[in-house]
Amino acid sequence: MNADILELSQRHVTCRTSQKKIKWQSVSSLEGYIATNGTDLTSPSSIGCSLECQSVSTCIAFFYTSNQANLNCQLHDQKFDGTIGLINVGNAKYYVKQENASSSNASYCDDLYQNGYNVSGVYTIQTTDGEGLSVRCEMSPDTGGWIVFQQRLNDSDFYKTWDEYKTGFGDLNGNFWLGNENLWTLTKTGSWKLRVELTYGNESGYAEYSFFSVSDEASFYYLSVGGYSGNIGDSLYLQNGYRFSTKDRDFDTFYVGSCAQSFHGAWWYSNCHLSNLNGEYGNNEYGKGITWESWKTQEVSLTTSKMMIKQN
Ligand SMILES: [Ca+2]
Repeated sequence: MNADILELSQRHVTCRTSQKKIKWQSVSSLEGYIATNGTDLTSPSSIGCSLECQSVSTCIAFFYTSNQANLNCQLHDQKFDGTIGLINVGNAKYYVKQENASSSNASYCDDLYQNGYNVSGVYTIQTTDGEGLSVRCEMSPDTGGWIVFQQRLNDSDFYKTWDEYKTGFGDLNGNFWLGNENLWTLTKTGSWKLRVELTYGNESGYAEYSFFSVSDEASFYYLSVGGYSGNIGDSLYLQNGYRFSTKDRDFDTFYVGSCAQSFHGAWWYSNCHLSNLNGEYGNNEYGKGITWESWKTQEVSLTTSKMMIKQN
């Protein structure tokens, strides 16, 4: 299955009825295809087609095709799941109903994994806010279904500002931080666990935590983490309960200086750190590199780092 097939665009059509607001989200990568088993209608616009779908209680998705020969509105009682027979009709758009936000409508990497998607890559998930969010899903056979929020694969600049860490930066197929605001949005509901995977040369190790969450910006994205298991030791406990700090926003408890500046990173620094996974790539000076003290000490900058979350 091509990971791109679930890529949702941010575009949507919003319709309002007397009772509720319904948001339609288009699945742009399915443009040019149409499912074969829907109910066909003729509608002059995608808005009209969405209203047709709204009027049918079982309709949860529709294809709308507009070209000179064809104004086709096709209603569906199930979401496209990649197994329906498809014919290429050109210029079709597929819309999925996004009902009012509730936890039951959220879909995360694990839902995709449980439904047979086993290729790691970029997917669009639905948060409990009802918004589509592009994330990297780790789908490896034994530990699939994780939302990756930090990845260091090679030399990359992570000495970034508060606002950059807030919104996220980088390339979901390379080095990136998903963004503290996204971490808060994801972890504010439900119960989440954290998995940290590190490598040094050919060695690899992991740490898993049975609970993980990040607070909102008003409380400086403080970290709640615990319930360690793994084979590299727990180098996060000293950061538990502390606020996020960056080179330009110092919320640590090191009162005579900035941990972020001293250790060239951005982290939940206390009176600094036992781990510094957003540190400087390749820097083996004490505490400044990508470090995990209980595994390779503070004087070894690790080769790769990956941090990811999954709902319990
Ligand atoms: Ca300080």
